[in-house]
Parts: sequence; C-alpha cells; structure tokens
Amino acid sequence: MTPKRILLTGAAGHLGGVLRRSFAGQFQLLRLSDVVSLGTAGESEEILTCDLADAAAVRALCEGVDAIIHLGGIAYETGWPALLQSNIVGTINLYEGARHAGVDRVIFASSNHATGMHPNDRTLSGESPPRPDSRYGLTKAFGEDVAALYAYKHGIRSLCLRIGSCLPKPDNRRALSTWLSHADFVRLVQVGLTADYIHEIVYGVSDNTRSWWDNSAAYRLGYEPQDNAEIYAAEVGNIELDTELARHYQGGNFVPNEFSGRK
Ligand code: NAI
Ligand code: 15L
Repeated sequence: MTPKRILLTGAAGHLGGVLRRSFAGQFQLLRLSDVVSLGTAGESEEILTCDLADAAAVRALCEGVDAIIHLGGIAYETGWPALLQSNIVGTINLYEGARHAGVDRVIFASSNHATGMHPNDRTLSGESPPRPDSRYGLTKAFGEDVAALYAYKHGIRSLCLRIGSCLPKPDNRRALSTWLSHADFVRLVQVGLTADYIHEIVYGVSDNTRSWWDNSAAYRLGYEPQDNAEIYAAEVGNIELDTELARHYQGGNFVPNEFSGRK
C-alpha cells in the first residue's frame, strides 16, 4: 500500500530538495522539516521547522504520518558534539517519535562511509559489517542498528540506504563506482515507500559497471536503477583522489583524514 502522509527530514538539503521537487503533489501530505528555512509550503506540503535533537518537537513532528524519509543530519565529518546531537540523538528521537505515532515505516539515509574502511577491491552487500571510516560513518552504522531495534522489536519497517555519491553526475574516478543518480535515488526511495520488508540494508547506487556493491537485496525489493556512471568514464575517469589511502579504501577522502592506522 502506498503511504499517503509522508514526513521528510533534512528537506532543505541537497537530497531533500531532489525529493521535494520529485514528490510535489504526489501525496495527500508531504510534511517537510529541517532546522533551516524551507521557504513557503506548496500544495499539499506542510513545513515544520524542528531540531532533530529536540525530543518533544520530533515527537510532534512524527504525529499523523504513515512513512518517514529520514535524511536530516550532518552529512560530513566533524567533531563529536555536533554529530552526537544531530545524528545520534536525532536518529534516536526520530525512531522514538515514529514508535509513539505508530508510523508504518522509516527510510533511513545511511552512508557508504559506514563501510568506508573496506578496501575497494572487495564487493560488499547490505549484509557486510560496518567498518566506519569516520565519526560521521560511525553515526550511520549506529543509525542502522537503531533501525534494526525499532524494526524487530517495535514493528517499524526500516530500509537503510547506504548512499554512495548522489550527485547530478560523477565528478571523479571513485564516483564511477559510487555514483547514485538523482533519478535512481528517487526510484530507490519509492521502492522503500511501497515494498514489503522488515529491516533491510541496501546500497544507494546506480547500475554502475564499476560498482563495489552487490545490491541484489535492493533488486529483490523491486529497485530497477536506470543509470550507469560508465557513460562519464571518458570525462572523469582520469580524475583520481589525491592520496593512496583515499584510492585504496571505499570511503575515499574520508579515510586519510586523521588516519593513524596500519597501512
Ligand atoms: P545536506 O547536508 O544537504 O542535508 C542535510 C540536512 O539536514 C540539512 O538541510 C541540514 O540543515 C539538516 N540537519 C542537520 N542537522 C539537523 C538537525 N539537528 N535537525 C534538523 N535538521 C538538521 O545533505 P544531503 O546531501 O542532502 O544528504 C541527505 C542525507 O543523506 C544525509 O543524512 C547524508 O548523511 C546522507 N547521505 C548523502 C549522500 C550524498 O551523496 N548526498 C551520500 C551518503 C549519505
Ligand atoms: C556522504 O556520505 C556525504 O554525505 C556526501 O557528501 C559524499 O561525500 C558521499 O558520502 C560520498 O562518499 O561521495
């Protein structure tokens, strides 16, 4: 059954904007939320400004929706104080709000950086264990576990998307493996809104010839990506990441930052 009333967190962000444009007028209600301004509400849109770290506000935010697309949070590496509030406390608050409100499902924007310390000669799947490449990646691995707790214990269907590089087009050699086109992102979220699952972890990636990820779990749910980064190979295939570490591990440039491990 297609949900009628949707909450989108992180709606003012890059991917939030992609979904807002694509979903305009498609649902009875599209509730848009962010901590920053979202402009004026369009038809069947509702705008609620809310800090994900505010438990009471998030509880109110989740009332009366069937499904949540949870994109809100810090999308890059930074210090613990900010990540703790937005990504750890924020995700706990979101799932707790969903439980209180009886929400059917949550699509959680995880990240490839939850598994970024795996070398890129390895093929991973959603069942591959986290190997975070950063504090940011660790918050995403934590979010996947929060999703599992609320799925198996409280019945909230949870689809975790380990998103690769969701950009208008790939911008370097690494992205020929990790690229997720905007259109395929929308397709994957649509699958998340309608498919039958309890808790799944899949990769958010297009049908890239050089993909590092076995995404058969997403295909089983009905995901049919239409784009392949390879068409940009001549344009960006020679644009390499700067360091050997970044080129060796799936997490790319997140890996050399503060690296003091064994090579
Ligand atoms: P973005 O940074 O453009 O958007 C994130 C939004 O979350 C921002 O509008 C920000 O204001 C909001 N936010 C941050 N802290 C908040 C808080 N405490 N309360 C309420 N809102 C808060 O990021 P983007 O690119 O749109 O990514 C969306 C999600 O997808 C993020 O969770 C990111 O980690 C994840 N992701 C994105 C990838 C990409 O290629 N764009 C790759 C992997 C994961
Ligand atoms: C992410 O998780 C980031 O949010 C995004 O800005 C990109 O760095 C992306 O991963 C990536 O790995 O390309």
